[in-house]
Amino acid sequence: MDTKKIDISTSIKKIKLSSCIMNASGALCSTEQELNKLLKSSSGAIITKSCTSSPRKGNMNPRYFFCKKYGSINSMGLPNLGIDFYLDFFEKKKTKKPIFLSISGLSKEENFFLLRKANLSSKISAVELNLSCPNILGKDKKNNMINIGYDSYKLSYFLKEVFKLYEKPLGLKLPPYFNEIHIKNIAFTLNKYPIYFVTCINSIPNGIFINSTNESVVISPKKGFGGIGGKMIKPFALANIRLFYLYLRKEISIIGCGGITNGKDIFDHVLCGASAVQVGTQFIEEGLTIFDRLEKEFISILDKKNYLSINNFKGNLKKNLI
Ligand code: RRO
Repeated sequence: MDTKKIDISTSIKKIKLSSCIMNASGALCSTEQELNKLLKSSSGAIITKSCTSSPRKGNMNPRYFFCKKYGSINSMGLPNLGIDFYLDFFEKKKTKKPIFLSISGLSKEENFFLLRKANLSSKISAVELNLSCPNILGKDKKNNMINIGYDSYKLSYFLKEVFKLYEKPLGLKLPPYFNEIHIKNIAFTLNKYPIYFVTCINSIPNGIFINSTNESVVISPKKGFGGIGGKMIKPFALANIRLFYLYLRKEISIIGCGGITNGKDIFDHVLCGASAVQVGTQFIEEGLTIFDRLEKEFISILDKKNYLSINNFKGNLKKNLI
């Protein structure tokens, strides 16, 4: 009998995950009930919905739509229960799973406030600072975070301030980039700071899905425009992971996010350079059992390829040799 043990654990610097598969921020991780279920699941870690300093209701409904062939569109508008709820929730829990707190202040000042609070919690393994929410209305004058993920000069100045007041592990949720030079410039900036990880990618902003029968858009906020996730965005996620893997310091880990529906998708993300993966759209559609299914499918691929751990192939994407 074959006794080889395939290990899909991973680490994000000093943070150890028993499985490299976890939920994406925003996917079934907003409420007490959802977080309790995630705690019991086989995900390797938990990340919360991006939070703000006070609870938010978010945009009007319908604000999420799923299509099996392509993926999802959303314009949730950052609905969340406020940072105190998420910190209090984990304060009461005993778990070995790493806990990632996603924060998404609408202004720099709000992010500093959130980071100061997160700094005080002993239960949070890391903060994932969301620099890429696609669905907040730009007309809010206090919002000086708009496009910061696309501006390496503003980003550098912001991170300098962040690291003056925040000492714990920090990762950044990045928007998708569509040019190599853009990623090179952002990576050059990030390499100057003690960042633990980047998560690539947030949903692709400003898409529309159309219902041709009704001749209408499918979600209500922002005239039907929203962030695109799921199957359709996998090639963009892979390209972003790959280029950040090539340009970032090796000490900065990459968490892949975008278009994961099966074990092969996880394999592809890791091959491009991801140390862990997050599942959003497909988790929303399939629910908690997805973590067991993906784990099984991923292990079966590693078994066939004779890999015993993700470190055997992480980042080893080859040139086309034909
Ligand atoms: O809540 C949202 O509308 C949202 C957020 Br904060 C985000 O980061 N990404 C996304 O697709 N939706």
